[in-house]
Amino acid sequence: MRILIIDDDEDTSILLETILRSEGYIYIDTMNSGHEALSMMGFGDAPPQTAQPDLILLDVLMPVMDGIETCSRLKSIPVLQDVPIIMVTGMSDDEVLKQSFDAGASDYITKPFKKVELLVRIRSALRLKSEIDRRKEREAELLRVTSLLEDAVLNLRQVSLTDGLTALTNRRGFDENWAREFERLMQGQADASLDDALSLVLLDVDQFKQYNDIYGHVEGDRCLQRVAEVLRRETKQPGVLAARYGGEEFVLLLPGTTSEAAVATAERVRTGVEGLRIEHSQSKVSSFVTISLGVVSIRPADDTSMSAVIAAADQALYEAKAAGRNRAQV
Ligand code: GH3
Ligand code: MG
Ligand code: MG
Ligand code: MG
Repeated sequence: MRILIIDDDEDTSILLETILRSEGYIYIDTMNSGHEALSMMGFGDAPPQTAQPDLILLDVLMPVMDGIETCSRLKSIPVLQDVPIIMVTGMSDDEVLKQSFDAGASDYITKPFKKVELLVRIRSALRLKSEIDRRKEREAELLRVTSLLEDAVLNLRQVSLTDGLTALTNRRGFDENWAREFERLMQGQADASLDDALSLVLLDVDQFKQYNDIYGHVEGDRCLQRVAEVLRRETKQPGVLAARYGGEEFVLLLPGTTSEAAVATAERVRTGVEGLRIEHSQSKVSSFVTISLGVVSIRPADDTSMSAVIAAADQALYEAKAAGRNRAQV
């Protein structure tokens, strides 16, 4: 451990250093004034110029800046807050003793000192310092582990709410959002800047079983990824959620969106998928992959339930299918 001696008297410094070296302490710095110590330790905005000590032996009587003032200034440097300071002085009056402790010193020894007393006090101060260091390390380690765990939990949550194939929010994530938005709307907590309405769009790839049969499952997956891409692109408005509802079905949650606006969004998504021009030779609808959409909108005054809204979207989707597919139905 590193010991710093601050004393204006060279003989005392040499004596202290000699005793310490004879006891096996090898990292010893000596400075001959409070000013030197402060500037080397990085007082104020100055960067530290030397290694941080684990213990400071500080003379009380020094010209310009005495040990008491030096002590309180050293203690104001954050990295030295835990570094014990032992005052070493020839003055044995009570006032100096009191001032030393008030200034932050942790021990006090009078000159001429007994070598053995000096050494036990030093050993005890250093033991305390290493206990503090160990505790701080443990705290820092705990903090590191805690933040790693928090990150891991966040990541896990993210993974648990994300669909692996399309990277859209999955069914579980949708259910959470849907419940929250439904509650907000029904309890009149919806964002006042938005329209007092909420829309859902349920969409399903047309003739997708045939698509898989002809082009294979891998191409089928690829097709779903490209549909998801269109959903992502067309639903960039804040608050809008595009999710994979399951299989080849997707869902859009549009808070603050009236029926007309939701139909417009549904139409954009529909033409967007058609515009991908993914070949589908066996589709009865088109020579390209298409989707059908069911749109449902609710207002706070509606006496409805979450499942009734989903059922209504399902019904609208069914009607879009029945009416020939590749269309949005309210
Ligand atoms: P419709 O126009 O009436 O919707 O006809 P459809 O063939 O699309 O309807 P159906 O429900 O019979 O077929 C859905 C198909 O979607 C069957 C299933 O194999 C396929 N599918 C569901 N999930 C996935 C997936 O993750 N990857 C692939 N490749 N296919 C999937
Ligand atoms: Mg002195
Ligand atoms: Mg389906
Ligand atoms: Mg389908």
